[in-house]
Amino acid sequence: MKEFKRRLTLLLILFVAAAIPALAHVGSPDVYYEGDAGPYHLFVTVRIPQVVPGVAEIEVRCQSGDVSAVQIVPLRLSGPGSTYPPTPDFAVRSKDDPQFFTGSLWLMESGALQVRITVDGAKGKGELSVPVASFAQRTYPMQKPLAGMMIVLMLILGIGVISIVGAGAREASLERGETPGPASARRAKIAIAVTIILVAGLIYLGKAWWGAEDANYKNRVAFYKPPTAETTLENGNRLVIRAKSENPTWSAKINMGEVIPDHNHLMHLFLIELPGMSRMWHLHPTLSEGGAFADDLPDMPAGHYEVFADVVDARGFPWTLVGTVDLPQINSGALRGDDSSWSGDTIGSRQHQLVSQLPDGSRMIWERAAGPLKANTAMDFKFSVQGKDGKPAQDLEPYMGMAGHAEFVRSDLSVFAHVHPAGSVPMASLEMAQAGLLGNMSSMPSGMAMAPTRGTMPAQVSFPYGFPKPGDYRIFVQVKRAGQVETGVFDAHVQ
Ligand SMILES: [Cu+2]
Repeated sequence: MKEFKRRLTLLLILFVAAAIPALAHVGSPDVYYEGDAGPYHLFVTVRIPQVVPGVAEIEVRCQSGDVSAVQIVPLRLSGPGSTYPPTPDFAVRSKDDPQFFTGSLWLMESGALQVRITVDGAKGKGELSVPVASFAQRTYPMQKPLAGMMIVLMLILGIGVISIVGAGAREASLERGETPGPASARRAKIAIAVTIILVAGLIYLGKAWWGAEDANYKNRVAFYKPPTAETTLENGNRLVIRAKSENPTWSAKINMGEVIPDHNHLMHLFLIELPGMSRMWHLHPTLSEGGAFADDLPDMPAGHYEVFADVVDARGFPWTLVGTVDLPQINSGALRGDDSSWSGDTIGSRQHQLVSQLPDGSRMIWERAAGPLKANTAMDFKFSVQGKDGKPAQDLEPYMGMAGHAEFVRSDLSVFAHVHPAGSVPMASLEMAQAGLLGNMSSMPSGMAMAPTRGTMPAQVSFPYGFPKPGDYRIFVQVKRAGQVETGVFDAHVQ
């Protein structure tokens, strides 16, 4: 019954009219995650439904062959509902690949959720939790034939009710063989008139309910559209960023003053020069009054820049503020702290190049599997760093606590994803998800660089991710070597 109700709700939402083009959270809603559930190393993909409530598809790939069962369950990431998960579902083992499990989960609400995965196998039990940003991306238009059919059904039902009531009033009190007289005919007329008013009233109320649900849903879709990054330049070099949403309830609900730190910073700001993406800055503005963020920009040439600003709200939901800014030449000094930048050639000129020269003569190599890149396919993007001598670099160190950071940007800027070795989940949300696990020490996301000393990290870094749609992309890969952030840049054509 419960399942039926859920399906009915979904069906109703599917029927809600008028499609809104979805930008989605910048265009890359699916979640890719790599980490350990106790003794088992897993690659997890969560395909977010386009509408909420909706069905998320979960794929779990186990690195080892000793897993016997995988259970999955969605729950809230924080607050009430995050501590007592409902009964989990079993994921189904693939017939062709015994290490691959799939399952479907109903996401009943929007917001910061998590999918908890419990693994059973030869080495005992293991658990991990993947943060999932659930949000309605669009509304589907009702199909014309279906709308027509429903109107016809409604008319048949309405006329049927009226005629049954009329016949009942006219003939129910008659004796066998008696014919209806003028009194019963009058009674029937009154009954029919009353029923017509009732049926019309019901249809009116139904329409009002439908309209309210529709407006509510559209409002929610608008709520989860990426907020705009409104920028102003003060004192010649101070960039101030304010979040603004086209949905009026957004700023009332999402408090920029209460965002939580995500790998050491409240905001990760990316400025990408347009149109060629030949320059990129990765900066870290600080929170100033009224929920605004501000940063003293380093030296920059005048130009037109795309703004992507990542924050995570207090509930663990990630937002990317999107905007553009025209900047004059800025002369205010070198990069500071964790800030980094890159400049080079325009997007497309590195197509088919798997080697990116780094400024000091060393190189970054994309260890790409042969064959075309396919959209919506979970992949491991592996990059290795070689010193000038061609040998694996020995001096990699954590950059903001991680082995590496990668940004995947589509040529039309409709996709922007800031990915880590643990995947596309924000590290701040991941910490919330891990905190909710029992014995959470056993569960480790990939690539959390634990080594504070130099020379102990591998010369290779990998990022689990999947391109959300075909097109041309630029990938910025950032690692830190001997105190210096190095950025390798690769262009990719995705089918
Ligand atoms: Cu990062």
